[in-house]
Amino acid sequence: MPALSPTLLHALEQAVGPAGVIRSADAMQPYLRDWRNAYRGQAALVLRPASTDQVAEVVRLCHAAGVALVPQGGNTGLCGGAVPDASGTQVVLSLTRMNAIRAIDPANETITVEAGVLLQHLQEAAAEVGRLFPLSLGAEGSCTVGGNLATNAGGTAVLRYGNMRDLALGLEVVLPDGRVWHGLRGLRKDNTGYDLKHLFIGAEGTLGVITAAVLKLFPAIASRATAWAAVPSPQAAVALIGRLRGVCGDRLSGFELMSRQSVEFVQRHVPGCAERFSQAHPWYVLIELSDALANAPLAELLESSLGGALEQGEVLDAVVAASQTQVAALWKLREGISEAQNHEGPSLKHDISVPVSSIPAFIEATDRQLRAALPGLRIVAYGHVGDGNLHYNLSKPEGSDDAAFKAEAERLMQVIYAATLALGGSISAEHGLGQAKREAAQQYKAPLELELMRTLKQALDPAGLMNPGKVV
Ligand code: FAD
Ligand code: S2G
Ligand code: ZN
Repeated sequence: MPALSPTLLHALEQAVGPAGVIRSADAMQPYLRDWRNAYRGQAALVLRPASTDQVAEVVRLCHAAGVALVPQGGNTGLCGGAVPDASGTQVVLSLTRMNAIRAIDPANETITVEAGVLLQHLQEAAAEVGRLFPLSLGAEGSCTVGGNLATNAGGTAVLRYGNMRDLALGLEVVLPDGRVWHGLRGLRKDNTGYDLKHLFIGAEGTLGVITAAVLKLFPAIASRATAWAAVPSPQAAVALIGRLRGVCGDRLSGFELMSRQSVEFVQRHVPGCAERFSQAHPWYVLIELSDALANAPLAELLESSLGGALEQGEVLDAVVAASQTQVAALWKLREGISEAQNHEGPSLKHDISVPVSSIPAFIEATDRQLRAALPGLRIVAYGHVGDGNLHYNLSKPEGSDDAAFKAEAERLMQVIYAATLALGGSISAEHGLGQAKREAAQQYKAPLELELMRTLKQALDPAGLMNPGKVV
C-alpha cells in the first residue's frame, strides 16, 4: 500500500503544525518499538497533536483517507498495543504533547487532565492540593493517563482503590470518524443509560482516542507503615492477607508477593537491594498500611499483626521499615523485578489473575507442571496477590539458548493459561491484550464474549482503522 498521499501529508502537517510532525526514520524510531524491544513496527508518520481539535482533525483526515491510526502514550505497555504493524502504512498518534492539567476541584475531589499527562505528574498535582491520586506502578515516571485508561492499568494500590476503571468519572474521546465525545463530567452519580466511558477504558485504543479525563481524588495519606516479611508458602501469604484485613481493614493499601527467584534477580542486577534477613526464604511479602489520619499507630498495628503471624508460623521473619529510606529500598526491591528480568534473557510474561484464595493452588499446580515440562526453568512469580494478580514470568534455564527458550513459549503458555482458566481466572489481569495476547484471547475467551466485543468494534469503528490488529 502506498505511503500517504502528498495531499494527505500536507493536510496532516497543517493540522498539527511543524512541532507535531515526526517524519525522519531516525526520529520515528522510539515510537516504533515497545519498552522491552519485544515488538517493532514501521510507520508512515508519527504525529504529536497539541489539542483535542488537532486530534479530531487528524482522525477525520485519516478516516477519510482510509489510513489506520495507532494511539500511543508513554509506550510502556507490555502487550505491544502501542506499536504499529510492519506495513509502514499506519500513523502513530502520540498524545504526549497533550499534557495539561485542565482543572482541579478539591471540594468535588476531582481532577481533569489531558491524556498525555504522566502518571507521576498527576500524582504530584494531586499532592499539591492535599489530595491523593492512588494509581501507582513501576512505569509511573513514563506512562500517561491516556495509556493508563486505555489499558485499565492496575498497579500496587488496587486492593484499596481499584484500577483505572474505578478511578475515572468522565472522558473526552475522539471517535474513529473524528467526532468528539465530550463526556468530561465529574459526577459520582449519572444513571442516564449505558455508561459510555467504560467502552473506552481498557479498549487499548481500538474504539477511539482518549484526549482527556476527569479522575477521582482521595484524601492524602498522613500515616504509612511498611514491612518486609518472609513467608513459608503462598498459602501463608494468603492467610496473612486475611489476618491483616481482619485487623487493619482498608488501611491495608499494598500487599505484594515475591518468590525467592524474583528477589535473587533483583539482588543480582539492581544496586542497593541487599538481603534483609540472615537466611534466604522461599517467599516474601511487602506490606503497606496507610491512613489519612496523622500519627495513626500503623507501625504498632503491623508489629502486633506480624507478631501473631510469627507465632502461627504464617511468617518466618519480618522487619517494619524504620525510615523513609528503608521504605524506598523495600519498594525498589519490588519494582526492580521487571527491569532485573531483562538481564536474564527473554522474559516470557504471564499477567494472570485468579481468585485470591486460588493463588496457592495455581502456583503449586503450575510450578509442578512447568518444571516437568522444562527442567531448569526459572519461574519468576510475583505481584499484586491482594487482587489475585500474579506476574508469572519465565526465564530460561541458566546458560541455555535464548532462541530455543523462546521456541518453548507457546507450549509453556498453554500450561499456564489452562491452569488459570481451570481456576476461573483471566489470562490478562492488568496489562491488556494488545497484539501479544490477541490470539490467546481468541482461544480462551468465551465465543459469545468475543462476538459481543466484535459487535462493539464494528459499531464504533466499522472501517477498522483504530489500532487494527490489537485486542480483537
Ligand atoms: P502505551 O504503552 O503508550 O499504550 C498502551 C495501550 O493504550 C496501546 O494499546 C495504545 O494504543 C493505547 N493508548 C495509549 N494512549 C491512548 C489514548 N490516549 N487513547 C486511546 N488509546 C491509547 N501495568 C499495570 O497495569 N500495572 C503495573 O503494575 C505495571 N507495571 C509496569 C512496570 C514496568 C516497569 C513497565 C515497563 C510497565 C508496567 N505496566 C504495568 C504496563 C504499562 O505501564 C501500563 O499498561 C500503562 O498503563 C501503559 O501506559 P502508556 O502511557 O505507556 O501506554
Ligand atoms: C509489575 C510489570 C510487568 C512485568 O511489576 O507489577 O505489572 O511482568 C508488572 O514485568
Ligand atoms: Zn503489575
